[in-house]
Amino acid sequence: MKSEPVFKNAIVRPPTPNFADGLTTAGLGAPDFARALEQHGRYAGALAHHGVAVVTAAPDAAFPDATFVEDVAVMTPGGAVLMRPGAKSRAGEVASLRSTIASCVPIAGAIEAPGSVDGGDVCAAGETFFIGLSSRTDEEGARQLGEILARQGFAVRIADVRRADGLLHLKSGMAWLGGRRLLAVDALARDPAFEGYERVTVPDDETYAANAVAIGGRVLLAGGFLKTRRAVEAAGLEVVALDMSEFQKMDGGLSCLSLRF
Ligand code: CIR
Repeated sequence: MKSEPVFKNAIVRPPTPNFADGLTTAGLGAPDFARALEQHGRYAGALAHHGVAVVTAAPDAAFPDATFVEDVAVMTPGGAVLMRPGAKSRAGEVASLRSTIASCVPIAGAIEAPGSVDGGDVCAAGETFFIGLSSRTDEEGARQLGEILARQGFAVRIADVRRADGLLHLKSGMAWLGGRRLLAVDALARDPAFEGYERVTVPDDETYAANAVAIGGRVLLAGGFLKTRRAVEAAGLEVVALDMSEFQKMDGGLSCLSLRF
């Protein structure tokens, strides 16, 4: 199985004019829609520039958070597993994106009630999947997803994001960099789930930068987080910095904006 973070395809979905009505705890003010669209365009452009075939789903204003497509499914070699998002306002996003997902890969399963999982709590790392328990992902959802992944031959490790103050999702605090190497904030570092992994540290005053997307030896990183950038470069990886300010205002990061496979 893959030990490098390589993916050839991605689904993205541009934000809608009511994007500011989505869920947020960031306290950074309302996002500017035009700027969000522009940042989203650059994000999709960066993926394409690095060899990824990008499928753009039609925006859906019924769900202001729908641009955060990562939360709706988990992509596996066996196909997409549909999530059951933990926030009520986001439940309908699964049906809304289903046909786009199904046009790309088979649907391999779904999380069923009463379990809930947000894709942002699931980190694929080669032969291992990390699943984070959070305010959105519960034990039952993690158990169901764990079973599906184990049937496909993956090792599953459960982390507890609830102990890490201020993190919405698992991947709000960590990213897989390839092999046994992670980018992660201190608050997650001691979780037994990550035992045996080397860590590139994200300093406490730059936690937002932990939500990154690695493609081979490159890392898409939120712009403006210079200490994290230096740490990633010192680890021998090339950084592609992207301005994410408008998505940060809505608690979303780089990984949230695509479903990668
Ligand atoms: C939410 O609270 O659900 C959205 N405003 C942000 C979701 C971010 N998604 C992610 O971290 N995977």
